[in-house]
Amino acid sequence: MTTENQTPELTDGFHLVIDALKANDINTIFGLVGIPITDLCRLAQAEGMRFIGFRHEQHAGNAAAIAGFMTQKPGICLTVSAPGFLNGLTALANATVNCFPMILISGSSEREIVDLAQGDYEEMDQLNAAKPYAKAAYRINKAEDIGIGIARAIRTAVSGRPGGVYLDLPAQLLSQSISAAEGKKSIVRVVDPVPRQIPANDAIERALNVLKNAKRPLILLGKGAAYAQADSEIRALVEKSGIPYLPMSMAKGLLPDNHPQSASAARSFVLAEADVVLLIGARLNWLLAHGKGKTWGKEPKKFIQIDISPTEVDSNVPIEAPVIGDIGSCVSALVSGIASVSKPSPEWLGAIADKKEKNMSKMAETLAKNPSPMNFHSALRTIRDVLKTRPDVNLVNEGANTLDFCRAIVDMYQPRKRFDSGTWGIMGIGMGYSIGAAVTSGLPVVAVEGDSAFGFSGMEIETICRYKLPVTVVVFNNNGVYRGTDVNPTGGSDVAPTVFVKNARYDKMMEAFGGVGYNVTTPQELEVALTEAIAAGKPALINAVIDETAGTESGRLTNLNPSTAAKK
Ligand code: ADP
Ligand code: TPW
Repeated sequence: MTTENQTPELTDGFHLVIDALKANDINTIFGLVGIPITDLCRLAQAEGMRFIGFRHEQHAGNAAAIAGFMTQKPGICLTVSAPGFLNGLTALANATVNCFPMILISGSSEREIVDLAQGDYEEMDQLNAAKPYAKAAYRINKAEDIGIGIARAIRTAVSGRPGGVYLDLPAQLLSQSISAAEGKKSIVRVVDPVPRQIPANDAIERALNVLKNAKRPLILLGKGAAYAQADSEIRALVEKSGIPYLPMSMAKGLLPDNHPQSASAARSFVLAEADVVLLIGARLNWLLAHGKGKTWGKEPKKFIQIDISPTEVDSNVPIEAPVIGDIGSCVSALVSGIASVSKPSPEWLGAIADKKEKNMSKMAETLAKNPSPMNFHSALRTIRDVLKTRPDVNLVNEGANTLDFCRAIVDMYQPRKRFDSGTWGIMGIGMGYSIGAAVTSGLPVVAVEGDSAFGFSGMEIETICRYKLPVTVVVFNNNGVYRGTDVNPTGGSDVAPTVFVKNARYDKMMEAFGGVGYNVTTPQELEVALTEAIAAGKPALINAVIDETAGTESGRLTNLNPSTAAKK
C-alpha cells in the first residue's frame, strides 16, 4: 500500500521472473542451484511452483524438453552461469534439433566485466554461445522488461516450429527493484501462444490430387504429429482414407500399434514399394534415409509433406505437394476432401498384409526362444507383455541394440508415451526424460536403458528417489557399449574401448538412495520384478543380465561406422 508519506511498495527481478512464469501457467522449474539463482529457486518453491533439483544441468534440461513435448508448453530449465549454462546447453540444442519447446534460463555474471573479459566468477558470453544451438537467444537487462522478455521467450519456443530458447538473466537484474504496481503492470500473459496456421486451399487440393492418382499410398507419422495433439484428426484421416501408415519411433501409440492399418511390421517393404508418401510431422533426415536410395526402392516417390516449417520442404528430395500449416488444421482440411480419394487397392493392402504376416511370424519365433543368459529379444518380449497390461505407462528408451529392438518389439497404445534418443540418436536422455515424464504426467515411467546409455545420466536416480517418482529403470547389462566381448589386441591390461566392468550391479546404485533394486537373470524374474515395481509406483532399478555376446556394434547403425562403410 502506498500512502503519501511512505515509499512505494517494491518488487524485484526475482519476484517478477516467478510472477511472469506463473501468469503463463508455468508451474514447474527443472534446475540446479548456485550463484546467482539459488534465491530464485527458493522463491519459486515459496510461491507454490514445483522446483525439481537435479544433479547435473543436462538432465534438468532434458526433463524440461520432454515436458515441452508432452504439453506444448515450454519446459523451463534454470541453471547458474558458465559451466551450469554449458551443461544445460546440450539439452537446449537437443530440444531444438528435436523441435521440442523449452526455455533454458541461466544466470550470468556482471556484463561490464564479461564484455571486457576481465575475469569474473563463472564468466562467459552466454548469449552468443547459445545462439547457434537455439531457436533464439534473448537477454533481459531491466526489471521492467522481465514480463515482456519471458512472454517473448514463451512465444518463440512454442509458435511455428517449436524449439529451444535461451534466456539470459544477469545477476544484477534479479536484484533490481521497481515499484510493485509498475511490476504488476509489466507482466504479460501470452495470448494464443500456439496459433493455428491454416493451410491454403490450393495446397490441400494439390495434395488430394496427388493422393487420387496414387496406386500404393502410405502415410508416415513423425513425432511432429504426436506433438501436435491432433490425435482424433489423424485417426480420422487414416481410417477414412484406408491408407496404411508407418509411425516413426516417437509417433508410436498415436494410433495403437496393433491397429490393422499399421504397416510397421512391413516397414522396409512399404518404404520401398509405396508410390505416394504423405509425411505428417516427419522430416526426411537420416532416420528416413533422406527420402532416397535403396531404402526407398527403384521408382521415384511422390511426396506430400505436412509441416509447419516451409523451409523443411525440398530439404532432401523434391516435394510434389507441400502443405504448410499446423498439423491439426492441415489434417482436418484433408479429411474434409478425403471422400473424393478412392480407397487403396486390395492388391496393395494384400501385399502389405502378406509381408506383415511373414515378418511377424518370423519375429514371433525369435521372441519365443528362451536362451540363457537372456538376450535382447527374450527380455523385451517380457517387457512388451507387461506393458501391454499398462498402456498408461510412459516408456523412455535409449541405447544401441536396446533402442532398436525395443522400438520394434514393445508396442505402444497411447499417444506421447514413448520418448527416446530422437533426431540425434543421443545417449543421456534417459533419467532426464524419465523425471520430466513422471513429473508432468504423474504416471509411471519405465526406462529401458542400455548399460552404457544409462551411465550418461545414472546419478539422477538420486533425484528420482528424492522426489519419490514412480520410475522403474531397466538396465540391459551386457558388460559394455554395444556388447561386452571386445578384447585389447595388444594383450595389455587396459580393456578394449567398448568394455565395462563385468557383472556390475546397477541395482545396488538404486538401493544406495533408498529405492528398490532387483537383479534378474531370466524372463520370469524380469516379469515379476517389472510388474511389482510398476504397481508399487516407487523408484526401482532392475539390473537385467543380458548375454554379452548378443547384439551388434552400433545396433542398426553398423553401416554408419566409417570402417564398415569403407568396405562397402
Ligand atoms: P521424426 O523424427 O519422428 O521423423 P521429426 O522430428 O524429424 O520427426 O519431424 C517433426 C516435424 O514436425 C518437424 O519438421 C516440425 O517442423 C514439424 N512440426 C512440429 N510441430 C508441428 C505442428 N504442430 N504442425 C505441423 N508441423 C509440426
Ligand atoms: C552423447 C555414441 C551410440 S549408442 C551408445 C553410444 C555410446 C551406447 C550403446 O551401448 P548400450 O546399448 O547403451 O550399452 P546396447 O543396447 O547396444 O547394449 N555419446 C553420446 N551419444 C551417442 N550416441 C554416443 C556417444 C553411442
